[in-house]
Amino acid sequence: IELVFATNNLHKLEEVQAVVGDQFRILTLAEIGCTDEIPETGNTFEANASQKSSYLYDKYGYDCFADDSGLEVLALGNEPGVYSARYSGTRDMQKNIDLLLQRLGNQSDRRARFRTVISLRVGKAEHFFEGTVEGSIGFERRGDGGFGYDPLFTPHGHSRTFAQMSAAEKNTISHRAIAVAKLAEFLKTTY
Ligand code: ITT
Repeated sequence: IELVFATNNLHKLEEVQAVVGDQFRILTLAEIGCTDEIPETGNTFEANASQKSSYLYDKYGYDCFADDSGLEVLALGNEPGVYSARYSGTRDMQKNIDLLLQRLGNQSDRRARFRTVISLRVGKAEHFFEGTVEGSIGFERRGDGGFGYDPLFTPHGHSRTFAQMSAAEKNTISHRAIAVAKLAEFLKTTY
């Protein structure tokens, strides 16, 4: 099966490609000539993932999937959540991370989780796959791998942030890897 991945985030694309290997072929938006700004206006990861995959399916007719994801910080009432990509009002991750650290201040409860929801559209059917990883937020950035909030996030049971891990190591434990493994398993047993 061939699926378009409805994302403009190349880090997501790399991570997903590494996890699925050659189990199915992923087409990028560039490969199908789509340069649209895909709307994303929901209040939940589910709603946004669904909005992205439905947009692509309805407009172009491709079987496809979309990833909506973000960081939920317990002491901030699960912010930034669906606003993770634009927490400071811009997509500038330096600013987004600074704002998160500022809002958390010296708070000792630094529990957080990353969540990914994938919406798969095959024909009219839609299926959801979710992945979560629990961890905690550091007092400063550590590491320069990964993307987004990775320099702040240490998964439970580990001492290094996602940004201090190799891509392969992050890909064995991340929220995205968990969701993508479920997607791959579904595709394998269904097609
Ligand atoms: P698309 O909508 O085009 O897929 P996006 O970057 O806008 O790309 P989201 O709306 O799902 O994606 O926002 C997710 C944000 O959450 C992302 O920009 C990061 O800031 C953060 N995020 C998600 N997964 C992450 C990860 O594995 N590591 C670090 N930060 C992550």
